[in-house]
Amino acid sequence: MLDQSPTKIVYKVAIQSTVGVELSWDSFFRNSAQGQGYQPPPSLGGPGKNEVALTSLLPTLRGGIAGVSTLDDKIIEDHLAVQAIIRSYQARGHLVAKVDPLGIMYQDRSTTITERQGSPPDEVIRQHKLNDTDMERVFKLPSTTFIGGKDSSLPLKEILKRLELSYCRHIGVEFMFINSLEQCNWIRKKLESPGAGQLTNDQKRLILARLTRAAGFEGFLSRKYTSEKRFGLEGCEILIPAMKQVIDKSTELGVESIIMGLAHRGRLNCLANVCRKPLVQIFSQFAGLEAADEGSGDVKYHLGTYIERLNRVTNKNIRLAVCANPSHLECVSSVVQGKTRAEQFYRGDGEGKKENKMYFTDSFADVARVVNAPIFHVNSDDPESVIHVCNIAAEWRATFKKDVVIDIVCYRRNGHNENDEPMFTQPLMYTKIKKTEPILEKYSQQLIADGVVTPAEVQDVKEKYEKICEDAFASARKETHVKHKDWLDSPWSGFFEGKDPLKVGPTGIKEETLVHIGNRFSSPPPNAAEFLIHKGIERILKARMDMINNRVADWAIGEAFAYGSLMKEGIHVRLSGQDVERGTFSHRHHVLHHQTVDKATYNPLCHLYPDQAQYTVCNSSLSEYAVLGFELGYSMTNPNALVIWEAQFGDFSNTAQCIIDQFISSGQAKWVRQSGLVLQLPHGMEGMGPEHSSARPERFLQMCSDDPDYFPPESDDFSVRQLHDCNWIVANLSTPANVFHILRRQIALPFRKPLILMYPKSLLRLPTARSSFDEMVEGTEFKRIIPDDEADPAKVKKVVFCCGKVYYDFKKERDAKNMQNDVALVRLEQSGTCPKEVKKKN
Ligand SMILES: Cc1ncc(C[n+]2csc(CCOP(=O)(O)OP(=O)(O)O)c2C)c(N)n1
Repeated sequence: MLDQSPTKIVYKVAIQSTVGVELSWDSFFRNSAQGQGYQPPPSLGGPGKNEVALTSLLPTLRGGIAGVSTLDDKIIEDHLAVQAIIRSYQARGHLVAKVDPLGIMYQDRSTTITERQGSPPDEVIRQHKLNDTDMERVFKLPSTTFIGGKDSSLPLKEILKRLELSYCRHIGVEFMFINSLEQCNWIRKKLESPGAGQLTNDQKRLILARLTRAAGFEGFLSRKYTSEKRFGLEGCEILIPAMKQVIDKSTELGVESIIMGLAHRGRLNCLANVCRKPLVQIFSQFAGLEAADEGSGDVKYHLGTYIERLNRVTNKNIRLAVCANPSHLECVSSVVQGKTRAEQFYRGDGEGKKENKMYFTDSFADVARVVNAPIFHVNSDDPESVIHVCNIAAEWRATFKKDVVIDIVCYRRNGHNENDEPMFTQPLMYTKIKKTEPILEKYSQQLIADGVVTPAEVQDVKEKYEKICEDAFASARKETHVKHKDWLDSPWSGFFEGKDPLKVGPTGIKEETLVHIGNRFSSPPPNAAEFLIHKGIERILKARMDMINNRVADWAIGEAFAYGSLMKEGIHVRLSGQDVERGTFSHRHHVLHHQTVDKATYNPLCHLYPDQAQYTVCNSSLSEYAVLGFELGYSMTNPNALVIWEAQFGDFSNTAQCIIDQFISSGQAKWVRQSGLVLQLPHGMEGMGPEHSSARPERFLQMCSDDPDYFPPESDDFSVRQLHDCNWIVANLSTPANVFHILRRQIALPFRKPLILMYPKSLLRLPTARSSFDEMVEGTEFKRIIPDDEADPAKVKKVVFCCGKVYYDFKKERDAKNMQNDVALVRLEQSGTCPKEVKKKN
């Protein structure tokens, strides 16, 4: 038996032989044996002054080898082998863990070392083998394992057994790629400590009760609605207790709000049993009732929900939201991210302590490896292991504020949907599934056998839930209508209350506000003497200041006026997209960079007023799909914010097409969910190649509304009603004043509507494309049409309707030809909703 610490072992061998011992240790031991302190080892790079070449010492040192006993060598080697074995289990144990409930993936594998008859699997231990004869030998445990609990040494047989139980049973964890030793040790401790994951009888009963609800819900639906698609959870019923456990644990650790993105599978079950959405509302969706409110609705397994309730386990309040999502799997993930980020922002929760997000679908593991997040694969047929992993995951989030993935390996008892026949394509798997006992039955029997519950209790819990379902079913039959609003994932409490639904607030502002914002926006940082800005920026600021002094604004100033005045009114403004801080066309420059101090920046729009709302401007990554989804999610959280996403060039929006089609254009119609998100899409033929010339306004116009000929009834509210009734507003503007008004109008509207703004390029610098302060002061408003002031209506022969920058091209040409009296140029600043109105007025 050997009970020395590793330092002692090295020491022992070091004084006997220097061969194989690192030179600094050799020097340390040699000198300390002689009562001296540490001295540096001889240099390997050739002898220095007063040094003897290392090679010349070797014959003398070798002399010591004669005394090395072979036993000591073996002890050291064996200990190193044990250490390597432990590490192998931690790094590769998951490769053989029995996480597949059907056992198809690992048919040739058994679960424990006993079943493996003592031989550790080759996939795990690749080289450091010990013999059967070593099994009873006791080994000192390294500090990188916690399997010993209070014991610092264990027999090899026991070491292997405990490693198998920790890493190769029903939990397979991938975590050794994480860079932090602290985080690796944290996970090792959670999994390896003797008794880890053991649950009390009460906890086991809670799992059973939750499993009963999960299974009971699907069973009930399958009996009542035999031919309906519901994308049931059968085969993964444990998802419900798992989600509830994550929520319980997270609430206990301080989380107040959880936002979920779910695919179709098990969604209804989650709404019913995790969010506790009233069953009557869920069952009513099966009845195909007419809606009592606006919107087209969507299939039931796409709908979202929002619920605020007391968590009975933790006695704390919790807000749960499931985001509505389209069929397009996973695209809701970025929306959930953005919505969560916004919640964190408004709650001042920079570290994500109070918010949590959960996604449920496949293919997350690879992403997790990239972001250094641990991945827990767990067998869905072992409820207690699943719950153990859920606890670890929730604690991990609370401790390190980092992502974590739980991969519940399960099966699907029915086909893709309940009407599909899976035997067509997966005969062997489904033969096996048919023979596999449902988890509820298995776990009930297990708990009965262990004396945790009685058969009568099991039956009682089942019957009670059945009764709840039956009662709700009876109530649902009495319903005559469904309400789409019951399925909103982001209710804006208070926003609509007491508002005239068709009254737009003023968008013009006081001249002194324009001047104040203009001055700040045109000034260098207050400590300009120390904060060295680029000469080019100095010139830009000076030019801006000249414009302010002349009471005119270019595009960048018009925008800044909108942002600044909204922030003054308490509206948070957020702008994101590639290079938006300076602007793709280098015209915006919201973030000024110190020319000699790295990362020192100054953003004038953040320093307009001491009590202004916050301004966020951030250059984004190059995934339009993800970023646009994120900004949409952000915009859903609070209607009192102007959230803008700007594409580098308008055509780049096509990589985010799914977010545009499935969420932005159709979101309100399907899910009664409003968003005031602004998309700024650079548009115009200006020498950047054919693709970057067009932001494809025709596509956006096509998706404005389902009936292009629909025209609201004549009334004073006509123009607001048009905006209210369309899917989004499309505009191609020609003046800074109009961009100022349209951005402010996003907030002044009594509802929220996405705005698709064709963004100019050459107009950003065109001296004639400037607006006077007179067009932005109080009493002014957005101009949907800008008539031609110069042309005389009595003489005009031709009226040209145009929009955007071509107005300036036409005007230049017309004026050069002196045709002001022949041709009138009318600008349609807001398209889509406009032409009929123009026709009427003319
Ligand atoms: C982006 C996208 N591509 C294709 C589909 C079509 N589709 C619907 S469900 C599904 C399979 C999903 O598999 P999984 O997440 O494992 O869940 P399962 O339905 O098998 O339980 C596919 C490909 C989709 N919904 N979304």
